[in-house]
Amino acid sequence: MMSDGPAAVESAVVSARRTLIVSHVNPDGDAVGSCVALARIIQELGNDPRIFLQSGVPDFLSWLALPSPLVHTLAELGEWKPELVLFVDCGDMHRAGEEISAFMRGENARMPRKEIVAANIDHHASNLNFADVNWVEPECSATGELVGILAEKLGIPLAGELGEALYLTLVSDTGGFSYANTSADCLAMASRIVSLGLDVGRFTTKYENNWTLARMHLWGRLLSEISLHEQGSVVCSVVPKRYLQELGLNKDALEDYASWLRKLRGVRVALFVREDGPSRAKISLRSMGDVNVHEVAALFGGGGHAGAAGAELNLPPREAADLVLEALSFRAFTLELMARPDLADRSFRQGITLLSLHARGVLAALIFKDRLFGFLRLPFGPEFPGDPDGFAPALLLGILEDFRLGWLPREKVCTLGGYVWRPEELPAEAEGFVPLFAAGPLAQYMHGHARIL
Ligand SMILES: [Mn+2]
Repeated sequence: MMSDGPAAVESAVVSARRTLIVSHVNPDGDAVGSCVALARIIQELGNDPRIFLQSGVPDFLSWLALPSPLVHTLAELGEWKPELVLFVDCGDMHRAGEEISAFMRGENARMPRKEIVAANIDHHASNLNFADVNWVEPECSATGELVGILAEKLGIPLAGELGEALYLTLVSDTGGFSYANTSADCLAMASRIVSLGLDVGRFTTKYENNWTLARMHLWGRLLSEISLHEQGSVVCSVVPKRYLQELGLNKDALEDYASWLRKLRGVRVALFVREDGPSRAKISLRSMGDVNVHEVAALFGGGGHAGAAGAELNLPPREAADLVLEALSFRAFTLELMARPDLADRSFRQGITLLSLHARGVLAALIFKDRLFGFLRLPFGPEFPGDPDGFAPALLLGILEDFRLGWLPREKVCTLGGYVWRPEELPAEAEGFVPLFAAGPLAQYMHGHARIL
């Protein structure tokens, strides 16, 4: 019988002779550092690990010494077959890439799922305990902090290259011990690593002071083009693909850029949009944890933490930026309205549909018990006769009804130039998300059809 928690993961790690350590695609310092540290721990125990990173080690971490072979595909393992597949820093198994997901679904003939134990060490609040054995602590600053705890429980000192890999995980996920997730426990672990010999100056030289001139130029160009929104509380930066191409850079050159944007005075949320292809954009959101950007990323099917989250959208980058900015502004507006006791009470009792009508169009949200269950954006324009000049509340009400009931096809919304998100069924107690409330400068157009706020 499998169980969860640190002791269960420890016994899985100790008893497996061959462990495949797996982390997410486009790995950050926490992911790679945790893999390296675990490989060293497992070698200390006298066993034989491998590291699987589908997209390899990024350039900015190429200085890190790998203690065991690194593979990008399961075929590269050859005759070596794992007894344990150990996920680190993966909020869900899909983050590890398609091949590992297929293994987890039992679709890899070479690695039969039922003969192999899967374990999961992570600190993402969204982690669904997807493995056989799970150790998930959202309060932890970095997955590497959990790996350090494991090493110490096994009596392995956080010294040498193990200490360095763990120090990397802590520095990476706390922004050099500066974000809100920097805890006393995390600093105490860093202190133990330094007292066992880590040279912080040399570490920083390897990890941070290694910029190319092209990367400096890219950041200079991007920083000269940032825009401010929401009375200066939101900063936005858009990176067209050609900026990277023109300087011969890849996306590694943008590592930490989103976090860096928060340095601007008065900014509470940084939004960074990277063009990944025609009509494909990757968004990154950063805050100091006081604005939960994970909620905003989740609107677009993404994930992350309160202070750092991301998502991918099938839109050109400028349009993606506009949409997320609108969602940020709508979220602020929604929170403001939800502070009203009468609205909060309604939202808890039966769920409500909240509308914001402004010169550019309509935003609608389905809210139940302070949670968003849907988000709809329709622009006013020639396609949509909700144009203020010939405003048609009846038409809008029809669309909202379909949205509320989950019958509004995404394609239809796209032809109107809008965006819809309704990821799950509404809870039965929500009683259908009535009544309607309207606010915003053009709320009067809904007079007689919704309560005007
Ligand atoms: Mn992490």
